Amino acid sequence: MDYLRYLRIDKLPHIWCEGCGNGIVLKSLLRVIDELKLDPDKTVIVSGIGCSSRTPGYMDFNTLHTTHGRAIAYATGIKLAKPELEVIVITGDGDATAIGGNHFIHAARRNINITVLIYNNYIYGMTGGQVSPTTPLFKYTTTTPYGNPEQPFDISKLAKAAGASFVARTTVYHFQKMDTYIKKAILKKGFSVVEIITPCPTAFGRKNKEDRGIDMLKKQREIAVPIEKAKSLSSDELKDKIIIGIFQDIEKEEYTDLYKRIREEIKNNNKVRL
Ligand SMILES: Cc1ncc(C[n+]2csc(CCOP(=O)(O)OP(=O)(O)O)c2C)c(N)n1
Ligand code: SF4
Repeated sequence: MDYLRYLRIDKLPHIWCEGCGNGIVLKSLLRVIDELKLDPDKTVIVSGIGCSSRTPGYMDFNTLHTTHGRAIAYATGIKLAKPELEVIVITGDGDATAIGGNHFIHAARRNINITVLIYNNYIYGMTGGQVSPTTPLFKYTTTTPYGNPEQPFDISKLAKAAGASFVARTTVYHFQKMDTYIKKAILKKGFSVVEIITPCPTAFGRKNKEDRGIDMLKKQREIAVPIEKAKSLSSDELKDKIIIGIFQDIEKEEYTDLYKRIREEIKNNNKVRL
């Protein structure tokens, strides 16, 4: 496949460190866009702030680099104004679940038809490695020099509980699964989340004695457990493992459709009966 066709060549070289997983996600998304034949003029890629959120800057689509934590809020506005557009959000664990946590859960609750790819590297990468809501317990970061004392969020569980139509998790090592899940998420009518575990050797790895991207990838291969297998394992056996797979795939009314229905009812009958 010709990736360059979809890239803004003049924006290269990219800013990502050697061993960072962000480029693996970019290529996966481009493969899916190519396979689905999405029209770049009708596809909007929105991001917040962070290393992950730099992704759309390299993509030759309608892109919007917004403020930290607000990508989903901007994307919601775009989708409501023009529901015919394909809206994809790219965000980091800090961007989506710390400062942007409220936008995330409420978009899931509304079930608006956007696809959110969350690059989960367990850390604030761009700002030098502060703790994030997904940093595992006792791991070291620049702001938790004695180990993280806080229990982490499970992003996929959170998305499912908040009402997302489609929720899946993969690692960048499992790139074929990543292609499949991103494709399903885009095709799903409703709020879709793909949580992607990706290595940040610079900010997370160095502090936790995993400073090579390749070693972090090998570890992903070792500790990933498919959801089907995980069902037969005990919580002890699942300790320090990453469960990958599809956690939620359901049908329910989508928000922009419901909104359209309300507008039409008001226009035609001057009252609403949903
Ligand atoms: C309102 C606001 N607060 C803080 C920042 C500084 N800031 C920029 S990126 C970032 C963290 C990014 O972490 P994450 O979303 O996990 O993305 P990553 O860089 O790891 O991909 C922070 C705190 C900001 N730009 N705006
Ligand atoms: S700091 Fe981490 S997330 Fe940011 S580019 Fe470097 S490796 Fe990637």
